[in-house]
Amino acid sequence: MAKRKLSAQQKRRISEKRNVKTDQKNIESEDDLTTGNQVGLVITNFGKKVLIEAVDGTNYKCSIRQHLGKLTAGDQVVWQKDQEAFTGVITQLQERKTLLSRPGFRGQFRMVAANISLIGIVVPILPGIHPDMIDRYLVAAEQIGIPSFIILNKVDLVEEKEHWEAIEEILKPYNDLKIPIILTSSYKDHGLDDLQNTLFNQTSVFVGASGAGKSSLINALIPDLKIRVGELSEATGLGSHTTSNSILYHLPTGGDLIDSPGVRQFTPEPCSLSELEQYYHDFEPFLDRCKFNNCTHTHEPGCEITTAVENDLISAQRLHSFHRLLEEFEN
Ligand SMILES: Nc1nc2c(ncn2[C@@H]2O[C@H](COP(=O)(O)OP(=O)(O)O)[C@@H](O)[C@H]2O)c(=O)[nH]1
Ligand SMILES: [Mg+2]
Ligand SMILES: [Zn+2]
Repeated sequence: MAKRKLSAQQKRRISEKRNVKTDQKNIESEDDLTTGNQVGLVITNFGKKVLIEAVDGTNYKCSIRQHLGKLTAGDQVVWQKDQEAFTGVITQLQERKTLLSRPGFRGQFRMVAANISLIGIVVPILPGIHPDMIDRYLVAAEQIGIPSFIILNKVDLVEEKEHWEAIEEILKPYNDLKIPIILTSSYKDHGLDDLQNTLFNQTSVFVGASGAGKSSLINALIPDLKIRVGELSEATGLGSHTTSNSILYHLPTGGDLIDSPGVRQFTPEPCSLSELEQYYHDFEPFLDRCKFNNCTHTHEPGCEITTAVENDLISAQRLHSFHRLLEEFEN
């Protein structure tokens, strides 16, 4: 099969990203700032406005200069105060070190979080683990070039030994890949210390299906969170916030954690067959051995990947998820 060409939609998405990039500036020091300008951190995006945190920790509701495009939690900006209390205008976007986005409506991409250094994939043990979802976020983390780990959540729901054996079987490929897996329950206060240690001094984002327990975990990690949110809405007059957009929180132990809205299905940035192969590290030992160098590992003779699956050296589920992603990229 030929190396995949980008669809019109993919090209549009990439060019949209490039446009966003051209307006990003790099502020090296406070001296680069002209009078009245200060740096700030985007806490959340409310659509037309964003909530930012000033250097002194105060929150301001800001409008955005049009050429900057959309902003997301974790963005570093330059902004100016308005006459009115707790409001301002964002004038510059500092260059993003990393950006996690997902496809939205009509080929537009939606930003999930910026400047993140770690992705926590929250997977509830019930109603069931979806390894496809895990694989998709692993690919996204690889594309961004940051580490990821799995948070196996709601472990309070499963006690029977047989269930655990089945769960371990599903998670075996990730254990083999040395992807850290932390077992948690915010109900039972289980695994929170481990989680806290992993998140220490990182800018992390929690991703996963809606209902996975992301927000509950964040509440458990930040004891006074509810009070803080209350204060925010009082200061800004924004009222209570729905989680349709990502929100950045500071961890009391150090580091930032971004809560993202749940998605039904996540799709990483479309990429070519050969790129996708690189992101599946369990394929690595076999990749160069397929008879055809553009082997899709489906029906081709002399395919070492399918042979590895037959010999239990690669999980069949992993190869399935690989194929489903490729298929989706083609559409
Ligand atoms: N059994 C159990 N349920 C939980 C746990 N954490 C959250 N939940 C429940 O799961 C549902 C979704 O939680 P939420 O934190 O809103 O998930 P989010 O959509 O990922 O943010 C809620 O009904 C929670 O009460 C847990 O550790 N154990
Ligand atoms: Mg939530
Ligand atoms: Zn092959």
